[in-house]
Amino acid sequence: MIGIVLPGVNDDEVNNHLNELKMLAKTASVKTLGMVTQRLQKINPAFYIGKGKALQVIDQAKIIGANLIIFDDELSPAQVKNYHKLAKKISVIDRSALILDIFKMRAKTREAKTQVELALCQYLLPRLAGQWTHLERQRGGVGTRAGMGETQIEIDRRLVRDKISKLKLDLTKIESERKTQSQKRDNEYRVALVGYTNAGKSTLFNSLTGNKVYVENQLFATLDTTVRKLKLNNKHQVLLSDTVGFVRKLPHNLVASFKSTLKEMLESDHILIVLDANSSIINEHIDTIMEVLSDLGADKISKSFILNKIDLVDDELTLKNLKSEYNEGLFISALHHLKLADIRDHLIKKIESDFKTFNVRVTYEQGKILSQIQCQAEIIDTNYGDKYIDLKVRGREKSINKLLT
Ligand SMILES: Nc1nc2c(ncn2[C@@H]2O[C@H](COP(=O)(O)OP(=O)(O)OP(=O)(O)O)[C@@H](O)[C@H]2O)c(=O)[nH]1
Ligand SMILES: [Mg+2]
Repeated sequence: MIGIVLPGVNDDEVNNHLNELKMLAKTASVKTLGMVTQRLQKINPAFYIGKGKALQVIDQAKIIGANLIIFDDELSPAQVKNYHKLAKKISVIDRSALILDIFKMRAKTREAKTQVELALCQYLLPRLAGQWTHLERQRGGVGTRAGMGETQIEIDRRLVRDKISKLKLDLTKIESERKTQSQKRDNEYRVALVGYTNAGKSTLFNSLTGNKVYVENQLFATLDTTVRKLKLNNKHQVLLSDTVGFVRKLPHNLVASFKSTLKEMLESDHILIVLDANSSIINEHIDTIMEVLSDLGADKISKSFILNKIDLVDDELTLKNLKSEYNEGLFISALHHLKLADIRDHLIKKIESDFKTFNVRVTYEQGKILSQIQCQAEIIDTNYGDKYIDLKVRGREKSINKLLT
């Protein structure tokens, strides 16, 4: 595995990133044999690192018996192509390719499979062209049939493009099914658990709802969205969702193709950002999360921080510092069910802060609406007139408007 230390970045950061890359590799069943870092003033367009260093790394890889070299940074199609020539039997890939591979392994549902396949094709398309341009030049050089490479590139590109169109079409269909489900949930208060992979979102989801979604000490255990009703007290309930986690440098087209999975999150009324309090790079995790959220268009949704795995923070000073840094955060342990009531209380406050008081007039024939209002809001005052019933109610604007239209 190769990490690059550019000016302004410190060694610790790069080591943290490489350790995460190691976890990613492990998730993809790849055993890590060694890590190399290089200080660079700037990126070499041909090999990312210097050519001398590249040759040295390939030699070292051969000696220790590695058959794969993984860069923590994204390689351009040209760089991948150059390594293909230089490293021969040893494959050279980047973090994006590794993440795509893991997603492909993990995808279970039809939706996740289609989304990953789409992201893979999009990742492949420019790289495919690079490979063939190179072959074409080689063939031209030794005087084989001119234009053959060109034809082949066109065929391959067309195949991949056709596949991309088909996958997009499939996704549109899956999305429209999801839309119908989602409209049914329109008058409920929706809360989404969002966060870095392995932060404990699914564990928290299970602890709160008594559900059993898949939990594992591995990256990207969850690749789809699960929604469950969560009763907060006898007056309030929310729909809670658990979804796919984020990671540093999540390939852009992967985020884009997972948009329909993340739709539940985008339509939520509130986002709970779950953080691993025991990580030494929480701030970096927050940056990644915020970047992806803003990429997806979730800037306007209200958010709060949950600092999970507090049972693992055994140093008093660290805990004190965390509490002062995230003074509005909720400190919990999802695994040990510590302070989960704080989350419930927090959500109740959130819901009630969205409440407004309305004057509503219904006719005596609209008895059904009356009972529905009773279910969803608090009736403060009732006045029975000759023709109408005038009510003063307190509740969510969205739900009440929906009932009256
Ligand atoms: N010690 C401790 N471990 C926890 C806590 N919450 C979760 N874990 C562990 O952290 C690991 C990851 O938990 P998950 O719930 O799968 O994490 P996730 O955020 O859903 O991860 P992805 O689905 O991969 O994005 C598991 O091994 C959990 O047992 C906690 O409060 N304390
Ligand atoms: Mg999960």
